[in-house]
Amino acid sequence: MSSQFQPTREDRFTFGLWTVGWQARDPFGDATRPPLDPVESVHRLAELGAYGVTFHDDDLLAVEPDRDRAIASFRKALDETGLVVPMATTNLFTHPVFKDGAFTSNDRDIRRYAIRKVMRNLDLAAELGAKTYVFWGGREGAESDAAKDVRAALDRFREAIDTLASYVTERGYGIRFALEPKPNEPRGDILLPTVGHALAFIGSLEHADMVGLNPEVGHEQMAGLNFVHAIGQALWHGKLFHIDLNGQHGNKYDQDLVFGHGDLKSAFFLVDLLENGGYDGPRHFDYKPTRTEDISGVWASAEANMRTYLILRERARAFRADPEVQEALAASRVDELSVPTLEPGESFDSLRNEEFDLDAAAARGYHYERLDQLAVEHLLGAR
Ligand code: GLT
Ligand code: MN
Ligand code: MN
Repeated sequence: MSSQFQPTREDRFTFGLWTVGWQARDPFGDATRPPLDPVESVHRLAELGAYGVTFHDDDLLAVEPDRDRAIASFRKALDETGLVVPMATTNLFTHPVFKDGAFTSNDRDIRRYAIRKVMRNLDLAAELGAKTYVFWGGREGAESDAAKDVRAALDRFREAIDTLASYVTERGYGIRFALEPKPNEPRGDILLPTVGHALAFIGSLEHADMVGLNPEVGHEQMAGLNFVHAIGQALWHGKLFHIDLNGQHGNKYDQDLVFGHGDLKSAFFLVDLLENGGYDGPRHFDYKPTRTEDISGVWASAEANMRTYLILRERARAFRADPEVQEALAASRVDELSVPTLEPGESFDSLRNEEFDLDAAAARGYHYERLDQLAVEHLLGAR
């Protein structure tokens, strides 16, 4: 394989321990792979060129049920490999106690337990140097509209996030929160289903400045939404704190494919945006090696995520550097959108009285088809 696409620590690729460690149990079938020791994952990912790993509290207990011993051996593996932990999260979805949600369960005792579980793992996240803490509310939702008072649920969701933000501030952990939207699965409908819903929710928080987003490629695409647009808007709000990269083929169950193995063209424009749009966080893969794979296929898939990202990065650079693309962008007047529509201090009268050739303006073409084809040809390596 060409060394041009060999990942290095500077690329800042990170993986959830739950990704390579997924045993491939699905609603219709048992696990097809044995449990994977997090210590082995850390070593293998380091060899492949990753920069860091991320985890849920429960992920560390995959093969060692004693929490303190599990943490000690995980720390040792981090020290030996130099891998870092930029992000951590809490499992608020596997245990049956969370069947009606965690922060928004109708059961108050369970809501209090959920907040305690997060506090405990925030202490560990801070000890390991994590700077981002992800909240994926997969069980925060309902199947019946009679069962959940959405306004009360959002009150409780806000209460939990604000309480935990105060906790982090009081302890001086310097951690920021990143909410991860998803429209459905495992709940019939999940609260904060899209990037847009989550942004509106963040605006209502007492500690809004500490809270941003961890959007996942497939979660927007499951709802038929444009992920590149979602990331554009998150960046525009200054809220892209973290990102989950993976692949998805349109509106169906959450596939969690390898990055680029779903909508490849969208992945190309996503890498272009991440590289040029001012995002400087880790490139985090949240995928599931398909159920057909044995352990060698797991490591091949881990490698594939990083390699595909690097190839797309090289393709995006070639696209931007191509003089014909620059000329096509100019012909499409892409830059003109950055020019404010009104002159500074312009009066309403000057705007209202401007001469305008309606027919000429309506007749002008935008030449987007040519631009799109140039992108496709760069993506295909034909240019
Ligand atoms: C779970 C989910 C992911 C989230 C993880 C973080 S948990 O695997 O499917 O999308 O990012 O909580
Ligand atoms: Mn997913
Ligand atoms: Mn995710």
